[in-house]
Amino acid sequence: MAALTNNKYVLDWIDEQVALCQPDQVVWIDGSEEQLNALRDEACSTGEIIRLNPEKHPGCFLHRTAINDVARVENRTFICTPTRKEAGPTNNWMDPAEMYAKLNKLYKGAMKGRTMYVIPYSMSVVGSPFAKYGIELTDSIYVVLNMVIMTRAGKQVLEALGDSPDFIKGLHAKADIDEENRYIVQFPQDNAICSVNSGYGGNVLLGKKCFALRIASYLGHKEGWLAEHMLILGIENPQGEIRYLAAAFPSACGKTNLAMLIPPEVYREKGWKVWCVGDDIAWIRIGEDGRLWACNPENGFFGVAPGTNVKSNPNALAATRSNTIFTNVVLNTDDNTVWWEGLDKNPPKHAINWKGEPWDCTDGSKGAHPNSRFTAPAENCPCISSEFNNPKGVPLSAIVFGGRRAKTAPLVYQSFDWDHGVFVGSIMASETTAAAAGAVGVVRRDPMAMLPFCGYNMGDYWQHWIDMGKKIPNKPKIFNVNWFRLDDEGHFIWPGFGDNLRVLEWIMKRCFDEVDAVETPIGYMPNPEDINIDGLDGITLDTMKDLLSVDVPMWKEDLKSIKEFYAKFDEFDTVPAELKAHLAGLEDRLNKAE
Ligand code: OXD
Ligand code: MN
Repeated sequence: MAALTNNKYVLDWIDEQVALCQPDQVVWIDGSEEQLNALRDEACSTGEIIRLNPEKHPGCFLHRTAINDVARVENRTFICTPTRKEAGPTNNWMDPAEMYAKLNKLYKGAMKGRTMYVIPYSMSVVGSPFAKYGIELTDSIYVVLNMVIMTRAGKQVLEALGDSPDFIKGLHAKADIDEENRYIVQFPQDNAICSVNSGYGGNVLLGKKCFALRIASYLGHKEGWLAEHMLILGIENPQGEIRYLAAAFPSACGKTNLAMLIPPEVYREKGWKVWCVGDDIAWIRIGEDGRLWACNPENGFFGVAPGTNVKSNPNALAATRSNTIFTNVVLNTDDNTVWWEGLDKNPPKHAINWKGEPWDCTDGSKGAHPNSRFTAPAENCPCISSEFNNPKGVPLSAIVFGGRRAKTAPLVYQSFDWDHGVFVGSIMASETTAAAAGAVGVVRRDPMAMLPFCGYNMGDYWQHWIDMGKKIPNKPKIFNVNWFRLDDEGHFIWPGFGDNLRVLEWIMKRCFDEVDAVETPIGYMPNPEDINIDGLDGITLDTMKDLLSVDVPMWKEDLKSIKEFYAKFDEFDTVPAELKAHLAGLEDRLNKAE
């Protein structure tokens, strides 16, 4: 097939990868429905995807990954910079030459008998000031079909790129889906990403975590902007004014649910609305007006299916109604629809589980994998913001950090100032989830929810945040939230979901000086009566006092783990002095509070 560009940098690079991987043919993805339909038909004929009920789920498909390949593999993810210091103590590192040699062996001939697809794609609206372009080479139709949902993909990207060498090179080969030889590798200095032996989204949709977070965070450091693991949402108040915030939570902690939340009835009646700009990634720049402006570089949602239902997230469910790819969920063989745990209380009687086996819903096993996913077009979402495609992005009033903590972290607190907010982000911790391979439910420090996604030394990343603060005339305020505090019986105290708007309302009021706060050792906290609990069953002022308490002995315990975490950076001495000073300040205030 004829190349879709004359760009010599693109063509030379593809020639090299073709010589290495030796595909039978090369197919350029132009983005046309005609071409995509032919690929869908081909993938259906080989069983790679299954077409779902065209009445109930028009344009939707199911895919199952290999059983050993269901989540991101952080222990096999590398940042290959010339020195280990540049990657820092929280990333796996290998010398680039050594890694290229290892990868080249795995890629050699890996596409024999297969087709190499060339996917030109843009992160952000093509031609916008935020836009960055990438080309992913892959031997997977599943990847092609996901990438055209998750990004703006097709020949318009090559036209926008023109003759420029400024594109991110991504090479993905399924090879043998061999766990022992699975590698997800970023070479920030080379603008290059290599992924081999996986077919799971987070490892192979290279525009997402690999480019829009790992490579982009590195570029943001160089170029003076931020690439963050954050949702972006707009809150419209009854006066019709929309205020925006960006919020970072670790994987599978409810970013998609928060980004699409439906206000509680007492809010809806008054005219409150929430608009989703993004559910996973924010690229943030200083605007001409001195505020921070954020855009979502993606074009779709790669959301966690289990737990998504008409109550928890009706907007996400609506988004998956058409033109969506489901991965590792249950197939209902009676009507060719899909199901997952937490969708409803009626698991299908005749079904095939995520492993492709007949499934009896009464046998106690899970039908869908806990990290099963939907890939849905953003335009399908009923609450998608009218600014979603605005090339300027949206102005941020607040930045919110949050983790999944059974204890310690209160429902919400505000940092004293920007630098203290960076400190608050740096000490974020959360219980691990199924989004990454490994133990679930273990508390780990996950600064800014970027632990698996920061493409350079995390200490330098914190310094970049501090330095950015000095350049932003009109800084957003920084907050921390925790929806997941448990009572002594192990139940969530706060109802979460739509009711989180009650907390976001307080946050926005703080940003516009519309409410007071109490100064505590950890930051500013709401007067318990300032969070609106009108219409909330079972939540009293006393519950609010409990949720908003600072447990000093527990915070002192936490200090130990924060210090241990910071100590990892001693070897390179990259923890900013500002953060060390804030750690000492916190310790001092906690000591005085006892
Ligand atoms: C995701 C993740 O898929 O964070 O967004 O794992
Ligand atoms: Mn994520």
